[in-house]
Amino acid sequence: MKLIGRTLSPFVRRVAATLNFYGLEWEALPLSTVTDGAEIARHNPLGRVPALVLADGEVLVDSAAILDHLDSLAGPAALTPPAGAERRAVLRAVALGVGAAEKSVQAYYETQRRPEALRWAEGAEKLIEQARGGFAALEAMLEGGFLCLGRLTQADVTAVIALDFADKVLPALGEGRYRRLRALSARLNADPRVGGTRFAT
Ligand SMILES: N[C@@H](CCC(=O)N[C@@H](CS)C(=O)NCC(=O)O)C(=O)O
Repeated sequence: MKLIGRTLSPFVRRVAATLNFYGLEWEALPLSTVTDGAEIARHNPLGRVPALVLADGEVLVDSAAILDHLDSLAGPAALTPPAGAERRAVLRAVALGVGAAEKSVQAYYETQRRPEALRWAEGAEKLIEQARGGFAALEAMLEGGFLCLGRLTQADVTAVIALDFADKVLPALGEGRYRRLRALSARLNADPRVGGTRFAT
């Protein structure tokens, strides 16, 4: 399998870490949305990452759809339970992590990637507050060692990767906040299956 996109993207990175957890063979194609748009669009008409090219050439797009497929390959080892209350609990926490990642990405674009004259400070502040809301909700859930079910799930992987992204591109967003999430992040990142997916530069 080929994973398209750089692991700076929290969506690409959660797929990379999940591939590692499931022990699946994969290759990185670290294309940048900034400089490799045309090549990315050959795989995903939306021009977005991640995309996952399967062995037979089928291409999956969107991290949630990709994880759905990987979970089906992982069977009982899947990081998201297959049904019922456990699945709902994990998906709710995953949605908070994905939402915090989305708002962090948008805040990063609003504060740094958009031409300076077009930046909207008030809009950026709202995005930052929304991301903080997601992270704070996850922080409040972290009483034991993991977010859900007393064991590692996709909620932990997604939350930690979302916070790593925010810390990298917009440190002020999470500065001095989310002590328990940071402890979880330290534990997960000590595992090369997660830590090894960190974006290098
Ligand atoms: N819902 C998508 C979001 C993917 C996404 O927003 N990717 C960003 C990188 S973090 C991207 O490719 N942006 C380029 C663009 O949309 O032009 C997923 O979970 O895969």
